[in-house]
Amino acid sequence: MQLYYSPTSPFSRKVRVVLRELGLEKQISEILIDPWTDDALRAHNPLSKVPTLILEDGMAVFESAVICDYLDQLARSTGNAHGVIPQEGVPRLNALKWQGLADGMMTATGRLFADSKRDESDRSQFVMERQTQAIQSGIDAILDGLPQLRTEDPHLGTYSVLVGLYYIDFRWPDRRFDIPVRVRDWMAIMSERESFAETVFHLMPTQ
Ligand SMILES: N[C@@H](CCC(=O)N[C@@H](CS)C(=O)NCC(=O)O)C(=O)O
Repeated sequence: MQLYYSPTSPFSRKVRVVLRELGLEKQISEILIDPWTDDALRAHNPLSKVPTLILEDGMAVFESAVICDYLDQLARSTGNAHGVIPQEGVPRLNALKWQGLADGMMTATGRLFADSKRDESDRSQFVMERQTQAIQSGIDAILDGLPQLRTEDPHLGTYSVLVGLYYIDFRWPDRRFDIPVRVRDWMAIMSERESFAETVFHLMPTQ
């Protein structure tokens, strides 16, 4: 299998973390591309977005949540009974809910960053304020929800939230968003995992 990814993409990082946590890294070759310029990607994924996973039979799977679900099932079918998505009930809903929050924060962060690079005449203050509010309110919700994101029992939601928080730091190294100390301590513990060390955000080689 092949995974198209970009090193600046939080959705890609989420999938790259999950595949390592599931022990699938030997079965998937990771291919670094720029989704904005890589024409081949569109042949697989009409949206031309990363991450995109190409299965052995050539089928393309896209949307990071769908890819994570596929990888979780694959790992379970080949002997990893634990997986990263609990199979039923409140634990499952909890993991998917946190993934949803983190994905929304990643989208807001990406949009706000892109807007901040535009000419002033080309941006909407209203939209930028809304993205800022989504990011800061998301951080507040994470602080309140830390008991559901226990470092000893991480799940897809835990990994997604961690990637989302580091994406904020990657885009604004000046730390303009207020991430409380308790959340920072949690990030520090979680980021000791190999899956995080191996997938650190960085600019494209040409950037
Ligand atoms: N909802 C999608 C979001 C994927 C996404 O927005 N990827 C961005 C990079 S972070 C991308 O490929 N952008 C290129 C484009 O929009 O053309 C997912 O979860 O995979």
